[in-house]
Amino acid sequence: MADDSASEPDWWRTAVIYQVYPRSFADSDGDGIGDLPGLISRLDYLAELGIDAIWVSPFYPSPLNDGGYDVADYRGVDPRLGTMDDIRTLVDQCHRRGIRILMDIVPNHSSSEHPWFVELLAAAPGSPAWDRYIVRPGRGPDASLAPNNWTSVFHGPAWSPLLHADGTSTGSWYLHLFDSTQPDFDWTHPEVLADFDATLRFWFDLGIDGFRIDVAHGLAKQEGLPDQATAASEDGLLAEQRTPYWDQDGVHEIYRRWRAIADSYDPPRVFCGEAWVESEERLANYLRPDELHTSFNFEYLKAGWDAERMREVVDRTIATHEAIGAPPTWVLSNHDVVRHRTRLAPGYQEGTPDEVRGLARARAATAFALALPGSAYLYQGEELGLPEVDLPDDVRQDPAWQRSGGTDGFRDGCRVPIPWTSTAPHHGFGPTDRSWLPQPAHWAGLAVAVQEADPDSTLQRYRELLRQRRAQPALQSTSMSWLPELQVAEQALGMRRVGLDGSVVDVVVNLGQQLLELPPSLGTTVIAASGEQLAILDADEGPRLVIGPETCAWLQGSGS
Ligand code: TEU
Repeated sequence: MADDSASEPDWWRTAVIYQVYPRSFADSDGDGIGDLPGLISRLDYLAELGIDAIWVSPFYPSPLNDGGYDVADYRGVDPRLGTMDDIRTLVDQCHRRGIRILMDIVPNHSSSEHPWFVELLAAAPGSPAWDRYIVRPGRGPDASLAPNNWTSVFHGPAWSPLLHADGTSTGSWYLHLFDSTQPDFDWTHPEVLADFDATLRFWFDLGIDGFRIDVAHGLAKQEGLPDQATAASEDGLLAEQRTPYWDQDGVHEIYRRWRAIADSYDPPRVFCGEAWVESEERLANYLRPDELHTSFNFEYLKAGWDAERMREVVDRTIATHEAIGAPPTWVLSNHDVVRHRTRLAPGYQEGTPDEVRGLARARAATAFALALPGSAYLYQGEELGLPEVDLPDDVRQDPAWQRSGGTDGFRDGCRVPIPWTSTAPHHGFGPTDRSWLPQPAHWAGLAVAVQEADPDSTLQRYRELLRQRRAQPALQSTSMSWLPELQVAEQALGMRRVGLDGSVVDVVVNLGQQLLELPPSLGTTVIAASGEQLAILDADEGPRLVIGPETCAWLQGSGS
């Protein structure tokens, strides 16, 4: 398929975007780390899956202290993952298949191995090289206390002391909202702004279609870097005060600047923000017409398996996005959260997830999300129904695991390499027996090759859902209304989508454990479903569709 991006400038409004975590996708050279040639070799698989775009997590040169979200060079490729020629080939091969490609940009912080931070460490205290990062004098008589009480997302203080080459204190500290090897940039510094402009242009010139923006809510810090309110704060401001390093209004100026750069390209390039903010209303600020095109909507991910909450989140999401003309987005899994097959399973909270029901729920939740208006994100391996892996502690690499003393930072469990075949070594992940994280033996049964041969596999379900999503004008429209015949109280959700051509698709999900009999008015023509538990019952008033427990079905409707 030829590149048609020029003819579809609004492709991102309805796109299904597949997240590739490159270290875990496919390893071409046998070093145990997935790489760009591995990804290129699997593009036919992604084309057949039926996605519109891929978002590739970072492959920049990096010490990999945070899986590549610690970038040492924003305009290069880590030699373990490939070369600049590989990225050119990747872009070309994606576009030949009609797949767009988004990269991941990490603007809140760099790696401590970035040349600017290396320069800072070698420079005399107070040199201009100190100004590109957030450096402040310590508190206390000997500056031995951090400049404020901010804590790192990865646990412990968000500040580390800056030391002289001989290990003695400079009296100053640097800020890192994440690992101590991820110093935060000072976004009030013009060189930081200019350098990121250059990075955007560098990759846009190379032909990529856009960026996912890491920690999009973190770049601007509250002026004066005040202490954050804590439960112990005397003034009790906790509820009212916005955390002084998240979602500060200053971030919006940066995105307006970036949008102007993206819009100067033909076709315009696009952005998706990773912004964890306190409400849908705050999220909408990022999606104003001169800022980001889309943003992840984590409220849906957090809604769980609960008809009432799902309905509420869908309503709120659609209303806030409609008000500013931005498409809603839906996501259930990514490289930071427990895979939704495990997270949605009964018993997950108690540590005993029922993975069989977890899979049924995960497939149903995905089928429902893929039928909602807007754009959707899939995370590699969810189309195989991969569960979260409970890894042995000695292989864990998540920096938050170390920093929390083993009480948090379990993100490696969703980053285990993909099983391509049922055979050793490593189920086709790579040509050798090396793999940076081990796969469970039972993943042989979940391998791509096995699921391709099984018409009822999770993979085949995803393919069918994505094929219908493209084929049905009703699923490409923005219209959506709830079906009054289906009641939250009965653990059921039903929505009607109507296409510009008047065609109708009704989508029903049975969240309960009983059979759900649909009224005859909804018809019985199933065009895709999350599972096989569907039957037609002949009743006096006409045939009725019966939907099994924890199952979602898409029906060709006749309208009303
Ligand atoms: O995540 C940002 C973020 O806020 C996460 O810390 C999230 O809350 C957490 O991972 C949940 O456990 C991004 C990346 O997606 C993540 O992989 C990086 O570690 C992080 O930024 C730092 O760059």
